[in-house]
Amino acid sequence: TVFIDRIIPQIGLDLLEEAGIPYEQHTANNELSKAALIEKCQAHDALLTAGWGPLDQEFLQACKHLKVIALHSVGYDRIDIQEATRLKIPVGNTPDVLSEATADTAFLLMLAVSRKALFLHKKIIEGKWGFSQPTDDLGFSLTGKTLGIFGLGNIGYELARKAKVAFNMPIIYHNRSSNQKAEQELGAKRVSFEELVSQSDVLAAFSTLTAETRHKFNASVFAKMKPSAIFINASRGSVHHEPDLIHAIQTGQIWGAGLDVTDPEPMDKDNPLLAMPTVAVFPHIGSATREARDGMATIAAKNIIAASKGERLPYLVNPEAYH
Ligand code: 8YV
Repeated sequence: TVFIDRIIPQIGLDLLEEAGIPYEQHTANNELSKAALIEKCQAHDALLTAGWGPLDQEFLQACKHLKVIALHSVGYDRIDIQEATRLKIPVGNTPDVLSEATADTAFLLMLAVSRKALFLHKKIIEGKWGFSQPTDDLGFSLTGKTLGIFGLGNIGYELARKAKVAFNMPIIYHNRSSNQKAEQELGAKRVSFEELVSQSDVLAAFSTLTAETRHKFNASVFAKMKPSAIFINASRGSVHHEPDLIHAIQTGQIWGAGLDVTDPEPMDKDNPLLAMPTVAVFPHIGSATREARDGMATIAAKNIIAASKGERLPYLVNPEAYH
């Protein structure tokens, strides 16, 4: 039996039903406390989770009987993978199916910031669409500008492809290993982190959140960016240091920022970023298309079904769990 901690698309539930796997779904609009989640998981064999609470050592120790943890997300920073592996709990995620949607979100942020779109929309709502000079409300064109990607994987590739087709943007990226597909198909160039920071007109972060990438984009990095540059984050909020980002925009070190993720989430309504003309913030909607979410629910259910048959998860994060 499976415990599901949020409402997931019906397609995932249908797959479980067809496979004869009973489930209990938490349908209230609240995040279960760790204690409540532990209690629920102790009554089931598997967890399918779209929540945000940390699945840390304490949780995993209390639920070491779990046969599988199927994340309804591509990111797996909220789970202590090392501990899950040590306890031989296979963990699955939902890659690929959300790449397009998340890249679209980054693309939308990039355009919105370059044209101050959300700020100008807000101005109309506030009844402030008045007389305007040809020199007012100017943004800048993205055509031919350099797109830099920090962590070019599937999502970064999709953004790069769209940016290349739509705006003929040259692509540079910084990764631990090179991305052959992006180099061959899009002419992407792998550069050092310093070059990425100083040469990008739009700098998009898609890295996974690790100890190494936490607050990677901080005051010292923003100080080295172009004053005309846009910073985009559609990965995890703590990949950038928010007070440093606010300061960098306020002091003109960078032009603006587009954020689909913040730290903490939800963002406080009085956050100074929300009043800035060259900032766009979304409430973590990267994968929020029907297509992507159906794909995620399908994959998460497939991971549970495989585990129920004693098979290896098709979308597995920790192969070492089987050793
Ligand atoms: C959310 C995400 O997890 O996949 C990820 O890593 O951040 C998002 O897709 C999603 O909202 C969970 O349902």
